[in-house]
Amino acid sequence: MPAERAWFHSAVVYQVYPRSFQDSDGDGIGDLRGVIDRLDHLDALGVDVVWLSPVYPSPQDDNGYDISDYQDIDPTFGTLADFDELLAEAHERGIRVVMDLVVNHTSDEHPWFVESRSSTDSPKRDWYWWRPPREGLAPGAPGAEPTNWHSFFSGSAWQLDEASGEYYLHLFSRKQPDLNWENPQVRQAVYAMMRWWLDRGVDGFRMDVINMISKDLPLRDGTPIDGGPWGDGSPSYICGPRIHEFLQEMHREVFADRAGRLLTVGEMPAVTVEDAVLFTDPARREVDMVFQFEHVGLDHGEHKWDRQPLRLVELKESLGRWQEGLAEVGWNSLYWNNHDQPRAVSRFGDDGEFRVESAKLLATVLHLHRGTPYVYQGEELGMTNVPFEDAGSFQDIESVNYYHAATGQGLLVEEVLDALRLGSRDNARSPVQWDGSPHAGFTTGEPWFPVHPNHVEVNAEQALADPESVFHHYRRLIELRHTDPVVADGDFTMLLREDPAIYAFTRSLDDTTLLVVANFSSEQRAVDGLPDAARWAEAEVLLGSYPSSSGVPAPDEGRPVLRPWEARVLRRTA
Ligand code: TEU
Repeated sequence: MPAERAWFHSAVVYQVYPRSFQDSDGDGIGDLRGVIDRLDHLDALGVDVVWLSPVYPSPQDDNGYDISDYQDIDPTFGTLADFDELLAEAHERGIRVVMDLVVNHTSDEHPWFVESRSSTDSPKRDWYWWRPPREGLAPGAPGAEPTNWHSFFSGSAWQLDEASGEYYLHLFSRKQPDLNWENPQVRQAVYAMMRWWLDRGVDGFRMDVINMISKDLPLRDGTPIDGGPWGDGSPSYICGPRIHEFLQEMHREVFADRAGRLLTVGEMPAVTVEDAVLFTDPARREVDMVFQFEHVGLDHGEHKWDRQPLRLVELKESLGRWQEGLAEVGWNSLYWNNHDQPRAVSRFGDDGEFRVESAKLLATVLHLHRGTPYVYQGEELGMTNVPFEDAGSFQDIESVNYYHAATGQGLLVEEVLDALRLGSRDNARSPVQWDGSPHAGFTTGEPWFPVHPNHVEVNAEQALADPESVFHHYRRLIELRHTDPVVADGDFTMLLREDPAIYAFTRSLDDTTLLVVANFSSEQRAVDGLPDAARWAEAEVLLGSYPSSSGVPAPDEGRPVLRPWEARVLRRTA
C-alpha cells in the first residue's frame, strides 16, 4: 500500500475539448459559455475535475496547442470573464478545473518567438532552439537541417528562417517552435504564468508533452527512419538529462507553497514504468501522475498509421505491468482515449451490434483499475469513430500532413485513407452529441466539424432517459469509486493473463475483494481457470454491462458464463 493517500485517488477527471463540446453563440465552434451551459451534465455524471484542452489565444494551427498568449482566452472561446464564471460555476458544483499547460513549444505568433526571430542578437534568441545549417551546406540545401530529426507532424523538425539563414526546432508543426528550457529566463517566465492561473483559482495542470522539454546536448542526428530523409530524434528529447531537475524546480517555484487539492498530470509519450515511478513518487515532488502511451500503441506496427490487430493478452500484460509497477510508489492515470486517440468503443470494443455493452465493459475494466480515470467527452455516451469519406474530410494537421507525405511517397490513396479512418485524431473531434436534432444540439450555426450521422440514436438526451445507458453506467462506476474505498485504494491482482478473450482481475482492501471479469469478444464464453470460481458464484453482483433485469447466465460446469462483451463486478468479504 502506498505511504500517502491523495484526494485524486478517488477522483474522476472529465476532459473537455472546447472546440467540439458546446457552442453558445452560433458560430459553429464550441466555447466557454457552452461548457458553462453543460456543467450540469458533468455534475450529473459525478466527475470531480474537468480538464480543459487549450482555450488560449492561438492561430489554431494545431487547434490551440499552438499558443500565442498564455494569459488570456481566445475570442473564439470567450473572455477571461467567461472563464472566471466557468471556474466559479464549476467550483459551485464541487468540480475542479485543470488547465492545459503547453510549454514545450509556443506558437510562432507568440511575442516571445516574434522577438526571438527578429534578429540573431535578440535578447530572446536563446529562448528557442536556433542553429546554423549543417556544416558545409548552404541554408535551404537538401540535408542542411541541423539534425535529421522527424517532426511528429511529418517532415523535418527544423524550419529555415530565410532572414537569418538559421533554422529553428519544432518537434510538432512549424508554427510550434520549441522553447529552450536550458534558459532559466524561459523557465521563470513559465512559472510566473502558471502562478498567475493558480492565483486565478484554477486547480492544476495537464502538462503537454512535458517529458520533451529537456533536450540532450549537443543535439545530434537520430537513427534514420524507413530509409527516408529523416531520423528518430526521440533519444535526444524523451525524458532528457534535466527533466527531473526541471520538474522539481517547477514544483518548488509553483506548487510548493500552495496547499489544497491541486492536480498535475504530465503527458509523457514513450515514458516507461520505471520513469513513471520517479515522476510520480510524492516524495520527489514532480507530478501527481503521467499519461503513458503503451496501451494506445499496441495496435501500431512500424508507426501509428501501420495498424495491427490488438491482442488482449498484450493489453493485459501492459496495463498489468503498469499496475504492478506503481503499486508501492507513484500513481497511474487511466484512459482509453482523448482528443489525440480514436474513440475507445470503436478501437477496443465493438461499435456495431454491441456498442452499448462494449462501451460499458471498457468503462468497467478501466474505472476499476487502480489509478485516476479520465473520461473523454462523448465517451460517456458511447460515441464512435467518424465515417470519413475522403481526404477532404480530415482537418487535423497531423492527419492532413500525413496524407500528403504518404501519398507523396507513392502510397495508395485508399490505403492511406484507411489508415487515417482508423487512426486519425479527428475521430475524437466530432461535436458532442447532445440530442437528435440536425446539429445534435451542439450549435445553432454550421458546425466546424460535421456531427456524426449516428447522433440520432447516440446522444445525451436519450442516454439520460435510459437507466441502462452507457451514461448511467459511468455514473454508477464513478459513484462506486466515491463510496467504496477498495476501488480507490485496493491492491490490484491480474488473473487469467493468457486468456485471449477474458480480462479478469481483483481489487482487495482489508476483508473486501472485488472481482472484475470481462469478455472482450462477440461470442458467449465460459471463463476457464477462475480462482475460487465456486465462491464467486455466490458473491454479490455489484455492477454489469448487461441490464441487471436480464439476469446472469447459468454457470457451465461451475465456470461463470459471460455473454458477448459482458463485464461483471462481484464483491465478497472474507
Ligand atoms: O500530443 C502529443 C502527442 O504525443 C501526440 O501528438 C501524439 O503523438 C499523436 O497525437 C498521436 O497520434 C500533445 C497534444 O495532446 C496534441 O493534441 C498536440 O498536437 C501535441 O501535443 C503538440 O502540442
